[in-house]
Amino acid sequence: MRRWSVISFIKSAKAAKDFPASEKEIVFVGRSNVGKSSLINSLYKKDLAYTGKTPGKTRMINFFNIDDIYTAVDVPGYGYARRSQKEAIEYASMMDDYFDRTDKIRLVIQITDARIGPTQDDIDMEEYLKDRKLNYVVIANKIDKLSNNQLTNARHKLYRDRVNVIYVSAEKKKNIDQVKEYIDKYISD
Ligand SMILES: Nc1nc2c(ncn2[C@@H]2O[C@H](COP(=O)(O)OP(=O)(O)OP(=O)(O)O)[C@@H](O)[C@H]2O)c(=O)[nH]1
Ligand SMILES: [Mg+2]
Repeated sequence: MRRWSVISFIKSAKAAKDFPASEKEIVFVGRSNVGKSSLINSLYKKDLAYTGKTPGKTRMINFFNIDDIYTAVDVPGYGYARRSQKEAIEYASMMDDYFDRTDKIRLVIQITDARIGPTQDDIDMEEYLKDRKLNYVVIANKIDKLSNNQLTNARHKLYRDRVNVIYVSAEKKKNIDQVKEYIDKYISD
């Protein structure tokens, strides 16, 4: 496993015509505020992704070069209620543009909140990913906020229907190596 991944910012884009040329992509999706950008920062050496306490921090699709081997993609969160109707339409079209690149996407990392488990928005996203036949793995983030009992409950109840779940804390950098190993499996060939 590569321990010292070098990350550099490529660009932000909203539409297909502006997406960079890249061959292998790993994309991080999830509801607003679940910690997508934080997880990207915890995986790589430099904190380049914007994070914040208020939902809706990431507004465009951000592309990062990782070791000149693959591209990590940070997208704005779904289920963000404060978008206007116009913004919601723009969001949907930006995401469709992005997910039309199915041939480039090696793995979708779907981040959820371990305290809540998958929500209806997350289930809708999973259906969307299945329709497009994309590989995906579910992350249960923010486990630093859970007691041992709550973590057991998450495993046996909230996430019981899911096969691939990695329990992490992006903030406290817990189990981040498991995510790295998972990514490595999908980009090495
Ligand atoms: N306690 C705890 N807080 C976390 C963790 N990961 C992220 N956060 C916090 O959650 C908030 C949102 O994090 P972001 O990484 O900006 O979330 P995001 O999913 O990128 O949000 P959008 O870009 O708005 O969709 C920030 O205040 C983070 O510090 C974690 O593992 N534990
Ligand atoms: Mg973000």
